[in-house]
Amino acid sequence: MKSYEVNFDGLVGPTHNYGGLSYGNVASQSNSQQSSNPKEAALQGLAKMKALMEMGFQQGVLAPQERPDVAALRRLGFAGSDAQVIERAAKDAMPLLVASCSASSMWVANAATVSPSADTADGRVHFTAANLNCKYHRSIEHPTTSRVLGAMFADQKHFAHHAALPAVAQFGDEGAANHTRFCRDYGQAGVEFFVFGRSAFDTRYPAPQKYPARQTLEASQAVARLHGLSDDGVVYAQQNPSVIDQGVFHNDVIAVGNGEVLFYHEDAFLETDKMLAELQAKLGKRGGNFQSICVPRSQVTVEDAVRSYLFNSQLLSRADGSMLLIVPEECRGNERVWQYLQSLTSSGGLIRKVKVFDLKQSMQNGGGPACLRLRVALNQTELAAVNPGVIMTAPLYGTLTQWVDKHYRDRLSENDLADPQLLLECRTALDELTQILKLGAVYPFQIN
Ligand code: SUG
Repeated sequence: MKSYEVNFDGLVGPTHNYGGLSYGNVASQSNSQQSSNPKEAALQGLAKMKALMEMGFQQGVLAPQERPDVAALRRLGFAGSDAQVIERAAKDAMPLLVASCSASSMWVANAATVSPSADTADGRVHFTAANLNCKYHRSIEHPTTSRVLGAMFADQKHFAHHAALPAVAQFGDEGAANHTRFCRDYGQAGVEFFVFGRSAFDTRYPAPQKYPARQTLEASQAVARLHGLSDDGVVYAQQNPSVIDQGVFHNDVIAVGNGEVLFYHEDAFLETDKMLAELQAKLGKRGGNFQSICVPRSQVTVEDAVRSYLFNSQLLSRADGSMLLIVPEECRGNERVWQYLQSLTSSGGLIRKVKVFDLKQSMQNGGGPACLRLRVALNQTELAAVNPGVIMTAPLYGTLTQWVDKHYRDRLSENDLADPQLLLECRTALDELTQILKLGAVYPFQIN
């Protein structure tokens, strides 16, 4: 049976703004307080989805969340009508209002970890929503994420959903941003590669000194157990703590994999040789021929990688067996990175083509092409069982761009977040969106 990797891209929400909320994420910190353009952000994301669909890739869309999250503010003690809750938070605790307004759910690589049916004990596709426990503004995403994923992948015969792991730092889980799957074919059993930043319970593992390591080994192991993965289909590796301290807050900022290929920076991991050997051996047992492409620090520094997001690219398989790299415009803006890409694609290797996208609105918060997508490998039967409302088509693209044009502001700064009208605009837009995407009631304002 034919199998596909389907990319579900996060639709940017109407409150996209630069809150400076992510310590350890260089872009988020350095663009803090700039005014944003939510309309442009959403249209940039939709343009990428449309382009990939037109290139023949399977493309889906993942809905944004209700923001400001009034229910979250109520849990923090703000009371009264919805407008009063927002007004009081703006007056007494602006950082909490900003956090409750973040459109960060757009980076759906952090929404969940997904294991395809070929890898799992019960033959279903497994999803574990990420607790995103490291940052408050992200930790409030998972309840709605679970409902949205449940509405997209509703058929229990094919899909199994797990609640987010316990909400403590020891089980800090950032979802697919630290997870890659290698396989010969999307429908065959593969090797799931979990990359963690630190261990919560074993002091032998080193940890970064400056910035937080968001993903723990114990969280990755729990996800592998929940999904029913077998030991010979799993490899764990530790991120180099020194690159976390240079702004590599997720592994997908320094490595990307697809099919049998890992594309990574020389400094990305600890014990790289051992890790590569294990990947090769385990994929070999599953009929695959593991290959790795190492980018040397002499050509691209970690700083270049963090600034350009070279590795936050989408590595996609083309019909002729070669691969295509989807990179952000910032890669073209960095001379060393662009030169490296030119030599990579002309060297006769596997990666033959690079396609550049303008995702500046998302990039300024540290979210490149790969952050914006959640990969779900599905066979034909499973794909047919996905809610058809979320599969990208030319008419859906048209409807969504009109919807964005109608509902989104083209400028948003911190003061605007205190405007109770923004909440109404957001709810009106999302109510319409749930009908467009045929999701049913998934948002707190629709349920309570
Ligand atoms: O978690 N930025 C996100 C970016 C997530 C990128 N995802 C992947 N690498 N897969 C984060 O740091 C910034 C929000 C703000 O500052 O307004 C933010 O949450």
